[in-house]
Amino acid sequence: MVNIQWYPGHMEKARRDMQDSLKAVDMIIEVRDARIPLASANPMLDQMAKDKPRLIVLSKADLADPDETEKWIKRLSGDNAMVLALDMQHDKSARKQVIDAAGKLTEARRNRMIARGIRPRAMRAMACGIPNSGKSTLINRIAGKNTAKTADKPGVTRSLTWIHADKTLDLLDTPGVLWPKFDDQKTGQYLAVTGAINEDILNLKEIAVFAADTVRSHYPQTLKDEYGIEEDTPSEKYLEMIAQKRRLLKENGIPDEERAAVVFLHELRRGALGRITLERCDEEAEDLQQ
Ligand SMILES: Nc1nc2c(ncn2[C@@H]2O[C@H](COP(=O)(O)OP(=O)(O)O)[C@@H](O)[C@H]2O)c(=O)[nH]1
Ligand SMILES: [Mg+2]
Repeated sequence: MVNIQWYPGHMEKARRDMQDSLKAVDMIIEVRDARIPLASANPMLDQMAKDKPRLIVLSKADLADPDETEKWIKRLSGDNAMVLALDMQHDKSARKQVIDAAGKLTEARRNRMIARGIRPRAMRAMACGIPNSGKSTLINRIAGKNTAKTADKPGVTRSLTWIHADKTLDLLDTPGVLWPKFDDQKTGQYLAVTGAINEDILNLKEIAVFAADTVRSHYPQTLKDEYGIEEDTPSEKYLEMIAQKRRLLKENGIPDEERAAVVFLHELRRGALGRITLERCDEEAEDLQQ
């Protein structure tokens, strides 16, 4: 259904660039969307950065259901992984939370340096994630106002630009972009709903109906209150009802389902329907953890 054009050559280059950059960092900061914590993950990262400490930032937490986010934090945390859920646009403590977590994740590494008689340097991190996950927002947040870009680091082969976040943490200023896993239809649909995939290649009406179905199954009252959609309303009726409710009519008075799809997705994405998590922790199999 979701027919996404992607270019193996382009992706292979992105993968190689990422692999190169990974050699230069002590840890990675993986940005995912709190509304779809698995669908917005990057399948290649696990192989490429298996042994690096990882901070998973669930971005857009302000748009996600806090109860679900709690579950996801527990589920995704691990020995070598910490999880933070952040509203990166408004959370004043976002920068400190990330720097503190990075400090904890790299503590062992720093201690090893000290044990070997090396004065510990700032740890190096790279923000990675799929397009639109919030990497640039995070980097801007952490970089703060008065941070200067530092010169290339010794021992780093490629010419990389670093942002000196604070005395304990340097950030690679080029975010690592990799693509999500498209081979699973549900993943593609979730990504389309949140706006992570370019809209002109999608059938918006289908995406909107999928989104409404998902919202209804977890937040039935929301669709009832907003659009009068009941729990037994057939899905073929959704867009017509949304069009009626929002007065989206064509000249002849017929409900404009195309516009209803656009309006509905817009309302959902900007949080007008409340805080909604699309991908549910309890519904995803254990072995999906990544
Ligand atoms: N509501 C909300 N929006 C966010 C948050 N973080 C990023 N965004 C928005 O998500 C979009 C993509 O962010 P961006 O940093 O450009 O993603 P990138 O493509 O990974 O660099 C932008 O419109 C941001 O304003 C967040 O925590 N909450
Ligand atoms: Mg960006």
